[in-house]
Amino acid sequence: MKVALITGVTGQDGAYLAEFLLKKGYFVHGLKRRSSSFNTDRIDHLYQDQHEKDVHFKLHYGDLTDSTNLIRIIQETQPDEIYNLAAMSHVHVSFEMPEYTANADGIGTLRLLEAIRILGLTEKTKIYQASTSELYGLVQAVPQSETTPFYPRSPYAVAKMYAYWITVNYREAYKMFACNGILFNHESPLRGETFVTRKITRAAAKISLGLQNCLYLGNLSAQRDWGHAKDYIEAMWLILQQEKPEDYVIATGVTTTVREFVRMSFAELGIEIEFSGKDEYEKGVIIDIDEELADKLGVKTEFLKPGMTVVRVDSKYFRPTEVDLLLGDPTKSKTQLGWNPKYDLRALVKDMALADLQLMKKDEFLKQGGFKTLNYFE
Ligand code: NDP
Ligand code: GDR
Repeated sequence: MKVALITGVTGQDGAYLAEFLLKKGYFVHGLKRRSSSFNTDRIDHLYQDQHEKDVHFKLHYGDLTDSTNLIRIIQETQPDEIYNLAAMSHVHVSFEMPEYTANADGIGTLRLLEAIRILGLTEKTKIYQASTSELYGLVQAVPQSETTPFYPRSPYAVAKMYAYWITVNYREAYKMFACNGILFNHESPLRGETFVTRKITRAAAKISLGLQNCLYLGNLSAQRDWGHAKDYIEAMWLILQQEKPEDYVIATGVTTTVREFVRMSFAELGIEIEFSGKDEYEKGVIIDIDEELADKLGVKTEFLKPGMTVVRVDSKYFRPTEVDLLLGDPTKSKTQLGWNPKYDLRALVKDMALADLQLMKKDEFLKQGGFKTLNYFE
C-alpha cells in the first residue's frame, strides 16, 4: 500500500486530494494545525475511528513552522509521497502578515525538504510543492508557461518563489523526486469563504434569498484563469507518477474578469445583472429576472426588483500591488501528463452557485429554528 502525507489536509485542495488518494487505495496521513475549535469540516466525512480495523486515514498535529515536528511525523509515517499544500494562502492577508507568510510558505517548504534529507529518504520519498501562478505577478508574457519569467507581487508570492526554487535546488543537488505544480486559481464549493469566487457565490445566494442587500468587492477588472479544484488535485497526483521529476503549469487556458464571474454567478440563480460606472463608482444592477428558473431554484423574487444595486466597489479590498492578468498555457501538462480537466468555467460557476444556494437555505432554516448560523466575516 502506498503511503501519502498531505500538509494542509484541512484546506480546499487537501480535502479533495485526501479523498482522491483514499479511493486509489493509499494510506493517507494528514498534517493539521491545533486550533481552539474544530477545523476539520472539509474532511469530517473521511474521518476514521483509529480504534477500528482497516484504518487508512490518520491526522497528526503539526505546523510547517516547526521542523522538529515535521521530522518526527515523516520518520513515523515513512511516506512514499508528500504533498505540501499547507500555506498561509491568502494574497491580500499576506500584506498584513508578511513575516509569518515567509516562514510558513517559504521556509516551511525548506523544512520539509530537509526533513526528507536528514531522515535519509531522498530516494524513497517524492515531494509535490504547491507552487502558484502568483509567481508570474506583473505580466511579462501571456499565456504563462513553465518558461515564463517570474515577477512576484505580494509577500505571499515572494515566499512561494523561495519555495519554488528551493524545490528545484533540492531536486538538482540531492537527486530528489521534487516537483512544482504551478497551479492557476482553482475553486470549488469547498473554497475558503474570503477568496473572491466563493465570496461572490455566497453573496449571490444570500441576495437571492433576501438575506443580504449588496456585495462589496475590490478590483472587478482583475482577470484570472479559473478551474475546478477537483480537476487540479488529479494533476498533482499525476505529477508524482511520472518517470522524471519536472515542473508543470496547470491551468484551463481561459481567462475571465471578476466582473464576469459575478455576472455568471447571479445568472445561474436567474438574476441578470449589468455593470455601469467606473473604478470606485462601478456598480452591478439587476436588469431582469428569469422567473421560471428562479422559481425552480426557490429564489425569493419578492426581494428582487430590476434597478436594484446588488454589487458595489469598496476600495478596502484593493491590494497594494495587484496581479492584473493570469492566463495559463497548459500544453505541457496536457501532452506529458495526459491531464484532461472535466469542468469548464460555466460548470464551475454552476457547481459553486447552486451549492451556496443550498447552504444559505439551510442556514436560513437553522436561523428560523433559533440555532447558531454561519459566520459572515470577510
Ligand atoms: P487553503 O487556504 O484552503 O488551505 C491551506 C491549508 O494550509 C489549510 O489546511 C491550513 O490549515 C494549512 N496551513 C496554513 N498554515 C499552516 C502552517 N503554518 N502549518 C501547517 N498547516 C498550515 O488553500 P488551498 O487548498 O486553496 O491551496 C492549497 C495550496 O495550494 C496552498 O499552498 C496554496 O498557496 C496553493 N495554491 C492554491 C491555489 C488555489 O487557487 N487554490 C493556486 C495555486 C497554489 P487550517 O485549515 O488550520 O487553516
Ligand atoms: P488570488 O485569489 O489573489 O488570485 O489568490 P482571490 O480570489 O483572493 O483574488 C482574485 C482576484 O480578485 C480580486 N478581488 C477580490 N479578491 C478578494 N479576495 N476579495 C474581494 O473582495 C475582491 N474583489 C476583487 C483580487 O484583487 C484578485 O485580483 C488565489 C489563492 O488561492 C492563492 O493561494 C493562489 O496561489 C492563487 O489564487 C493562484
